[in-house]
Amino acid sequence: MITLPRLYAVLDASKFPDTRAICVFAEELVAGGLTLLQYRNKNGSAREMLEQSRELKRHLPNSVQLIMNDRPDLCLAAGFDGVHVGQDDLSPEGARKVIGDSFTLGVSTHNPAQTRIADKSAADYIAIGPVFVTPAKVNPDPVVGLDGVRAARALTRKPLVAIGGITRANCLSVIEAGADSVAVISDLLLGARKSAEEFFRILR
Ligand code: TZP
Ligand code: MG
Repeated sequence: MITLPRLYAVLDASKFPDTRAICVFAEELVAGGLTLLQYRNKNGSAREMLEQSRELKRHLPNSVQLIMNDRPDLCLAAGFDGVHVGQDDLSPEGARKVIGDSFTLGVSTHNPAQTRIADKSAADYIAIGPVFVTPAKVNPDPVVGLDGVRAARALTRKPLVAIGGITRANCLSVIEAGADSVAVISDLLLGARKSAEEFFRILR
């Protein structure tokens, strides 16, 4: 069973003007204590995703675990440590066939039926969300709230990541509801290092 750090940063490429800004942001997060980072790019071509993710990997210490959103093939091509699939991507079993057993595999779920299936799947960890209203996802699933986190916790012993609208102000309630880790886009964007440090201080 893998162990997740309390904070899981999701780096959304659409929030940055260029690759350099992505790398600077990621380095600031790492200076703030971050050890687990997902690269997410919903608009870029596969070629752009590979170029940016290779740059990220080149800039960050090997101690940082890098997770590719959506694409097991690009995870391997970029030399990342794992992949995160959603309900419309390759299944966890399909993704596992591509990446093999030694890589980390996460799967997003949005309701109890999906969490039950994910619990029996090849995934190493399960994400549940959106917990709160999120500004960062197009067409999000319905908000699950803290009750949704509690329900997911009751359905799996796999490491549980909560995502969606999580901030320094509400993250403790999410961990107390049973999540092992919080995944965050927006509340890291302004002052990455300070924000990451504050998440870790609150969730220590
Ligand atoms: N999946 C569910 S909510 C979400 C994703 C990718 C966006 C999370 O971003 P934020 O800004 O932390 O709410
Ligand atoms: Mg996806």
